[in-house]
Amino acid sequence: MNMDRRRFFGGAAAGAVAAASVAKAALAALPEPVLMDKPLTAPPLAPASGRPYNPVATLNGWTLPWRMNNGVKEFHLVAEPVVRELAPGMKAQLWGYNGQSPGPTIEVVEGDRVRIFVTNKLPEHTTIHWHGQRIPNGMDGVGGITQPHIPAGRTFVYEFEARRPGTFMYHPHADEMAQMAMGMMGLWVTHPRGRHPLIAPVDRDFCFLLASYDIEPGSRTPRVNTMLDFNLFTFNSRVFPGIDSLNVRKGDRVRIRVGNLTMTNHPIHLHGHEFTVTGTDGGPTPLSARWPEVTADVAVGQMRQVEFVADEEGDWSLHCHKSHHTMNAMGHNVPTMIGVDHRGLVRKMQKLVPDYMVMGERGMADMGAMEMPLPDNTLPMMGGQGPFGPAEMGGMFTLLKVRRDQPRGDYRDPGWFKHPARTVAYEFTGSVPDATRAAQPAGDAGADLKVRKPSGHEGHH
Ligand SMILES: [Cu+2]
Repeated sequence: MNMDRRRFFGGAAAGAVAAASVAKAALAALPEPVLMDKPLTAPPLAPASGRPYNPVATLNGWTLPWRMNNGVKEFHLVAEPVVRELAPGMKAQLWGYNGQSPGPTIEVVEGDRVRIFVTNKLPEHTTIHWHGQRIPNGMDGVGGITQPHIPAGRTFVYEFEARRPGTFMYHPHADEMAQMAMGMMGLWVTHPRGRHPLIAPVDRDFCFLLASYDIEPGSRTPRVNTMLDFNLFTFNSRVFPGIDSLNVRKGDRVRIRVGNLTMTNHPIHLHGHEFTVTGTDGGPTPLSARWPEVTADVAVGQMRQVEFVADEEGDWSLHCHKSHHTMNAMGHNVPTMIGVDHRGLVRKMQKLVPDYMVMGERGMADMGAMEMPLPDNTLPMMGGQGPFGPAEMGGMFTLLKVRRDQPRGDYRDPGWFKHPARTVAYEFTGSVPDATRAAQPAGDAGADLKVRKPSGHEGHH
């Protein structure tokens, strides 16, 4: 994917024009709201004003531009219904901020005075809670408790100092169940002011939020009353193969910040490297409390910040380790058919139901390759094509692409890894001796199962 600054600003400007035409008069004194019309990873937004810092790259997201007003950093968030492309082929009607869900990342520097205008274009009231931050109680955004709700059509102002460096989140504390199920959330990064003993400079700094949705195949709007049985698991409201890869140069020091605003925990797993959890939403982790991991469980309402040196070239998977979360919507009510012989039956069924097919009698892998008739606006349960075949993944899955020749600071996708000779798993072509095990009579339901017990003697079931 090409992510040049020109296109980013082109997209932002085009969105801003649309918004300005709606609200120019009413918002004359406010910073012009900047909207994003693309679900792609915008290049890091280098600070044009205020204190310097090294910006983050929000996976399939962007950073909200600001203006300086007498030393105060002013942002304008617009809470509104949005259409988010979850992956090419599926769009969802969500609620979000400034044209996308999740909302834009807000980046400031420790000690910055920040003023955030929040315009509510939702059909109901809302608020914003600044998860994890030290702020005056009346800026905490809990509707009814610390402030009146922001009615539909009104603009409220939040103002505080960004006191603590770290990775935080923002989300409504108003009709939370519905508003968060609809996608209202965003990331907030407070960069350290100067050198910090526990926050290392990095070459690449990625961030994204975990969000889950329950969208019935063929429909576009999440069911907001779902408590646990979600069917779309996303990194920043995108599912594989719609999630951009994290592209780095070999030897880069890499930071990944992951926040979880779903209804369950997600063990985020990286292949090929070990990382260290260097921070949570509670702040930087003391050096004495860090240890190597390859999976970090990110519980509900938590942020985990991991760091590593990307010193192994290749296309390394980065995914949630709950296998149902690397799938897209559809098959969770499908019975397991592994081992059931349907020969003959399918032809009879197809006389009655032309599209009838048996799912998964040899495992579920066929699902990744089959051209299934799907309802409109529905993604295959497993999708994505790799250089060696179907990737059989969906949901919370993407790749860390480590390349020797990736230019410094260049976030563009380098394409598939070209494996050096003799470094890919290969087929054994010699003769394979028959295994000495009991023959399994196919379809003989009445047969005894022979069970080989660890002690060595055989028993019968
Ligand atoms: Cu998960």
